[in-house]
This record gives sequence, structure tokens and C-alpha cells, in this order.
Amino acid sequence: MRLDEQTRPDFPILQRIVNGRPLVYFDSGASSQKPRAVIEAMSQYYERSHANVHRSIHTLGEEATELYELARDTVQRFIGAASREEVVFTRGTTDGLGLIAETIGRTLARGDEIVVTELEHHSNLIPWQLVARDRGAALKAVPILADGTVDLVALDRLITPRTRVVAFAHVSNVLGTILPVTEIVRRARTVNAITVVDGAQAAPHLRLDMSALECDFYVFSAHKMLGPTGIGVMYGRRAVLDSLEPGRGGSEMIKEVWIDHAQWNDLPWRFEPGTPPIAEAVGLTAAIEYLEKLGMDRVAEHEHALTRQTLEGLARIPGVTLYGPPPAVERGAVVAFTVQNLHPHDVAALLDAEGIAVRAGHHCAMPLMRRLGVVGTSRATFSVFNSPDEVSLFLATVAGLHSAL
Ligand code: 7TS
Repeated sequence: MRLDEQTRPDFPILQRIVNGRPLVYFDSGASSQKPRAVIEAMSQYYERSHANVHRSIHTLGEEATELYELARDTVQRFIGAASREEVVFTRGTTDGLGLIAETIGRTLARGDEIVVTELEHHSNLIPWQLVARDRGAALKAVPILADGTVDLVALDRLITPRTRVVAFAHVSNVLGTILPVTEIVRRARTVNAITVVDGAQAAPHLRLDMSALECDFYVFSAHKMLGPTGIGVMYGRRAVLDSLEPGRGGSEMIKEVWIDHAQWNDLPWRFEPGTPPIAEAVGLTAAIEYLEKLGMDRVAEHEHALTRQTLEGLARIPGVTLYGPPPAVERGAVVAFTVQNLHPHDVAALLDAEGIAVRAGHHCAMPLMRRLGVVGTSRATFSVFNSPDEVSLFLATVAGLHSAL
């Protein structure tokens, strides 16, 4: 059975009728829909087990703590981290990247250098801009080549003995490009720079293995991978986390406090101030178990086939321009496109009228839009529940848009 045939009954929202048509949801890159298993795990937690974690010596407090820490073990397994202490829960990708930038930022000095790429989501750019401004560091961006890949020759030139951080996306949320993580990490290592990978678009789509990627930090959000909003993961390599002071303070991140100083808690709690997203951790466990049951290789294969069908179909429609690597190259489940003489927002609105949800705009990647010479694009992104029939309907609708002009 095809993956979508197997999974569709698990997603209650797919019963929705939108503008008189059955919903076609091609916006999982912004936020995916949730299977019943996730929704029920969270409501069951609230109905049976809710209390605060790591502090209450009563049955519910202990149950909630166990469920929260079980989520950490689940994530550790899912991403192939060497130890559970390397898995820190955040509020999402943006929160994780901000936390890393603030924390590393304190160790930077005037003249240090931070290297990002031209295709970054603003969440992996703005925190580094703020740090660079505050610390007198220089911020440099690796250019993107015409085929949507990063210019590794330029990367070699931009990495210098002053480079302290190299921060980049694993998968572009616009181009779908899969960046060569180990290659970039290897180059950053030659100057002992810390590597930070934004995995927001990769975690829902690819099998992850931290021990193979060898980066220092890897961050992602649960809500793009069938899980709830409000929780994300910051993986940090043990040796690096050990060497860093906490970025933010309060609650369970300390062992002992005096008025003028404090002793930090052990990893990973040292980086988790405040009451954490507990129900969301329970939901994330359910989402990961759901994905694991499907098998990430099968998920990647299914989404790759949909992406390829979309790219090949759009390429045949006159007036459509595609962005990113060609269909034969493996890429994320993302297809950005423009239709001649139509604003990307109008394309999205016209598709919405047919019940098809795509995103349009700059996708929080304005420097990349400038590089591509567009104000924005329309963008279809896929998940486990999308079908080849939905893609066919989408292609016919896009073809109709252009011929109607
Ligand atoms: N990094 C990348 C590569 C992303 O795609 C996104 C969200 C983020 C960071 C931020 O994630 P958050 O969970 O903290 O919001 N990207 C998109 C998108 O492409 N459309 O809407 C959100």
C-alpha cells in the first residue's frame, strides 16, 4: 500500500472541506498536520497525568516527569545522539538557534567571524546579526550557485582562522537543496569553528544520525514533523555543551543559588530554564513513534516521489519558473515556483479557491529572494499523507491558471 493510502485515515483534518473542495494540504513546510495518535496522546496526558516536572514528589509529578524524560530518550534514538544529555528541549527551531547564538555570542570577541549561507531562513540569520553587532564580530554569507547549491569553493575562502561559528540549514525551506553537512563540518573543523545546523526542514523528511553528521549543534521543531507547536529540539555535542555557560536562567537549570552567583545543574537541564512544554513533549514522542513505524526511509522515498512528480509536471507548464536543484537530484519535500504575470500571493489565493493550500511570499528568506531576483515565490511542500492524485490536481490547476490569463 502506498504511504498516503496507509496514513490518510490517521489525519482527522483531511476530512475538511475547504471552499467546497476536499482539502489538499501542501503547506507542511510551514507546519504539518497531526495524526490522531499525537492529538490523543496530548489530551490523554492532560486528562490523566498533568503536573509540573522535576519538582513535585507526588504521583502525578512523577508521571509527568517520566513522560517528559521519555520524550528525550525517544528523540535521542530518532536522531542517533550519543547520549540523552545531548538532547535539550526548546520552544522550536527559532528558539533553539536564538539560544545557541546568545550562548556562543558571549564567548565571541571583536574581529571574530561567523559564516552563514545566502539561503538561510531568517531564524538562522537574525540571531547571528545581533551577536555580530553586539560583539563586533563579522558576519559573512556563502553564496548560492545557479543550481541552488552552496558554493563550496567560496566557503573555503570565507572560512579563516578567525571563523568561530559556521551556521547553515540542512535543507533549504525554499530551494529544497540538501546541504552537504559533513563536508561543511569537516571544513569548519580545520579552524575549530563551532558548527550549527538548522534542521527544521530535514528532520520531518530525512533519517537523521548525529554521529554521522558530526556537527556541534542541530536544531528542529516538532510542529513540522507531525508533532505539536511549542516544542523543539536543540541537540548539542556533549563536549561543546559542557564547555558553555547557560544562555538563560531560572527554575530547574541550577543546583545551588546565592545572591551573586549560582551553580549550574547537570546536562541537559542546565539549558532548560522554566516550566518546559510537557504535553508537547508527550505529543512529540507520539509523532516520532508514528514516523518510526512508517520508517524514515519510506517517508523520504514517498516525499521524494511527490516532489519529483511536481517538478516534472510544473516544468511542462508554459510560464512556470522553478527554483532549486533539478528533479533528478535528491532534495527536500519543497517546490518553489512562480507563474509568469501572476503575483505569488495571487497564485496561492487562486489555488486556495480550489481547496489547495500552498504558501506564498518570501518564506522568511529575503536575502535568498534577492539572490533569485524575485519578490517571492509560491511553494508546495509535502508530507506523508499527500498523494500523487493531489499532485495531479495541483498541476492541472496551475496549468489552468496560466491558460486563463
Ligand atoms: N529554519 C528553517 C529552515 C525553517 O524552514 C523554519 C520555518 C524555521 C527555521 C523556523 O522554525 P520555527 O518552528 O521556529 O518557526 N519555516 C517556515 C516556512 O518555510 N514557512 O513557514 C515557516
